[in-house]
Amino acid sequence: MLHILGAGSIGLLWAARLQRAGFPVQLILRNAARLSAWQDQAGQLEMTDPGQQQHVSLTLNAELPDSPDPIRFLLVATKAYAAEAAVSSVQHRLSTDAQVLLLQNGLGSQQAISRLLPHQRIFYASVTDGAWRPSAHQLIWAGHGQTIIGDPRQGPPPEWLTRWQEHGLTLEWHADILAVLWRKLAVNCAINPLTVLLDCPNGELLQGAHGRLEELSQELALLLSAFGIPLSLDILRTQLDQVIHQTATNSSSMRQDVHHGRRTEIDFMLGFALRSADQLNLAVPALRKLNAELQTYLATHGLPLD
Ligand code: NAD
Ligand code: KPL
Repeated sequence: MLHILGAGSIGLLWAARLQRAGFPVQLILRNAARLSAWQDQAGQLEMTDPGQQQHVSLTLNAELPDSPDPIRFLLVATKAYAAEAAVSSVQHRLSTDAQVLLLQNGLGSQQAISRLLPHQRIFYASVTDGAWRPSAHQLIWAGHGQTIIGDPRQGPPPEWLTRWQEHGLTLEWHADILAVLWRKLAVNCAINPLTVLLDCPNGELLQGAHGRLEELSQELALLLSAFGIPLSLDILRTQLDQVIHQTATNSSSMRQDVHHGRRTEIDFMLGFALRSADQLNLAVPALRKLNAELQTYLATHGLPLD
């Protein structure tokens, strides 16, 4: 049985993909109110994949964190800021040989969970799918992305990876998942806050914020190389241009959060980058200024600052 903690967009997407591939899944919902709302709809999920012109209807079982069954495989699909508390709520159910797969964006929450669970094997993933929910029981798989999985302790790929791939899930293994996540974090640190401050889709940054992207890239390339992550300034600039072009009409995840009055994952992007720079006494004035501007923006709009 695969337990999925967090039944939001990404949790439901994984639950649907795994169950349709033949693997039994069990959602873990936060509280009794959510469980009862889920059960009132008989656990029904309507998933639409507009790109493939596919619509599927499936039933997903759900339970609470204090359900008695042991957990041998846990997939964590909450936002980064909720992940540690969510894992703590089921920690007592994890078997000592349990495996845990973390799907959070940014960095920082993964390391906190690795510290919380020193005995279990923990995998980190980088996910670039796009999914959203018009309602609690409807899911739109708006964009098929890339999922890269790895072991931060650089152990071998687990046996379930091949089984999942053989059953049609498109997943890649990477021997250095921290480098993958750092590189994604660099892209997110440059793009996401600027799209909030300028309130624009990603594509407008190339005209509206070219100079700032340049100075942020220089500091981010320095920061990554200080942490031993290979990423030259040229490659980072090329990657940023590619992402901005490929996602030109997209609203970044942070801008979407702000538009919906939701807490952002800023503390696991810019916050993590700044704390990392502090550890090495590295001067990153452009990143610091961006963070200060974003904090002011969030405070003015009545949104949580971290
Ligand atoms: P979401 O807000 O839709 O879902 C998170 C779910 O976790 C919510 O249903 C929430 O109720 C639940 N949750 C929170 N605390 C919990 C707890 N203690 N116990 C049980 N459930 C709890 O968020 P999402 O969009 O699915 O994003 C999840 C992660 O995936 C984020 O880090 C996000 O950045 C990343 N991500 C999302 C997308 C996307 O398109 N949605 C794409 C790539 C990466
Ligand atoms: O990952 C993203 C996000 O919005 O969080 C990018 C790559 C910026 C695409 O919108």
